[in-house]
Amino acid sequence: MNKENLELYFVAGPQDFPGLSIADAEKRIAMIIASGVTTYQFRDKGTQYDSVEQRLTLAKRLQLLAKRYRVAFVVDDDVDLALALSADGLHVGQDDQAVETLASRLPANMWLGLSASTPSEIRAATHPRIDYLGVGPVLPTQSKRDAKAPTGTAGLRDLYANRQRDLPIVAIGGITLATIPEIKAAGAAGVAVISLLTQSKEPSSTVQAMKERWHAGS
Ligand code: TZP
Ligand code: MG
Repeated sequence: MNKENLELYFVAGPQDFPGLSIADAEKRIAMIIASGVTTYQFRDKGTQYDSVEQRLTLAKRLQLLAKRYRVAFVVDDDVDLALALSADGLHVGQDDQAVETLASRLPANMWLGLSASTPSEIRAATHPRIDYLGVGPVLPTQSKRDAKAPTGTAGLRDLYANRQRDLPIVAIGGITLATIPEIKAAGAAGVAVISLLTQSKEPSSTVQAMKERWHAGS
């Protein structure tokens, strides 16, 4: 994994397009993947699929598209899906399978991302198999019902300082175009967003603007 892969990290599943069919949500996700993000995370929470195959087909089609646009494809939570698709990465939370267990299941080249939102979780993230940390919510978010209290950018700085290894941090939660520079300045290797892109009327301009904000002053 290159650190650059984490810069513009798009997270979404059909649940992030309320009222749209799975097919229409796929089109919207596809358009965003094709717009210049660097990583796409397939995060599927409680979608009502017609069949198991429908979910697998959706994931496969998005992975294929991601490959075409050289966007890394990461699966959230679902180890079996990540393995079945030979995804570029797997992302897990604190309550998912333990990193120690995953370490023996994942191929060496599959990235492993771990969510962490408190100093103690950051300090505990020492396992050599972890490739990056997802940290947040940094700012208030509408996209995750059970999200913890936001850390703020000052909190992000503090979490960054608590790392035990030189692990890249991807910040998530309520990130807007305006807040990208301060999040980068707090040490983040990238910004992960849902609503900034899923709710954008013109996602490709928004991705472009994210890129400009990210690279401004660097
Ligand atoms: N984890 C922490 S906050 C969050 C997740 C998945 C949601 C981020 O969504 P948004 O719309 O970018 O605030
Ligand atoms: Mg999870």
